[in-house]
Amino acid sequence: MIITITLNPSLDLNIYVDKLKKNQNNRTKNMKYDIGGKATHVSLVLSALGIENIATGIMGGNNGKKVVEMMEDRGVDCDFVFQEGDETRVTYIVVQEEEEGTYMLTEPGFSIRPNTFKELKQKIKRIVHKDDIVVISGGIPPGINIGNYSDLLNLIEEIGGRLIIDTSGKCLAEAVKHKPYLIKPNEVELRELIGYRPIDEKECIEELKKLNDKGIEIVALSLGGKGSIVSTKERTIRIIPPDIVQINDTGCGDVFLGGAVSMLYQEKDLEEVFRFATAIATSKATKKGTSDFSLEDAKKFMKEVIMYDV
Ligand code: TA6
Repeated sequence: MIITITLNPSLDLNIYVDKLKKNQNNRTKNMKYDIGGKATHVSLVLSALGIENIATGIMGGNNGKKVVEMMEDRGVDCDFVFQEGDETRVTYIVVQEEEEGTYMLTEPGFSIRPNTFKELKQKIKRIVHKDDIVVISGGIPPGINIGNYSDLLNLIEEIGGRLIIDTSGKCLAEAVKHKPYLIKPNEVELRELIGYRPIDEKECIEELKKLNDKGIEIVALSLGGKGSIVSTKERTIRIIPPDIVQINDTGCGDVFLGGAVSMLYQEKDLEEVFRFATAIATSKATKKGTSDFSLEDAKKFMKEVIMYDV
């Protein structure tokens, strides 16, 4: 079984404009609510592939209900803790139709009460079993500190779950101490983790290898539209995605992780895992929404992904 945990989910509002103009009235062309990313998107990919999984985390109010409804409409088995009296946050994403690139404005999220976090841990004790894959993506909301986050990781380890973590800052530094099976930092998150800016890809790779030596089986460094570098103790692979016209890159990293988890779960080899992950993330980038992707497009893109050992 695969369990995905999003501690600070979001209801995304995609706002479409021709081109954002400063100090002017920007008339919107369309707006669309969507499922905010992080581990929620991992569940969407798994469910689209018919791979059983449970999506959990902490939601609130009508916004939370809206996200859960959209996820359940796409076949995800949701089991979120709802905190009474609070609303899941909204992320505003301005999508320009006349040029590539989006602008994202995120709210912090409501403060988690101790009882709510306790309820989540009790739920995790019930639904996670030995050898389950547990994907935790995103940051921690107000009210949850690094000690709480570490307790959560310890709880999953005590049960015998296999951790896959996509996060940043202090959470990533904490996560590394728990030797997760896979982490997926981007370049900024890697720089924060190691405390300096590698001068080139060679130095980058040396740092990824150090993380492998610390016991992290797979380190997937996301380079955004430039692809990724995947490092294990045995291999380092540079991955170049197909050339596309990017419509909305929001959620690409989360869908990439969903693609990788789905292939790891099926025990595919490293190349196939990240060929599919890259292909489905590429598909995501060509779609208008935050959570849209096409398995059919991904199948086509698979052939165009370039991979080589470095
Ligand atoms: O990764 C994409 C995404 O999850 C968007 O869907 C939007 O919800 C945003 O990131 C939230 O980012 P944050 O870092 O605030 O959790």
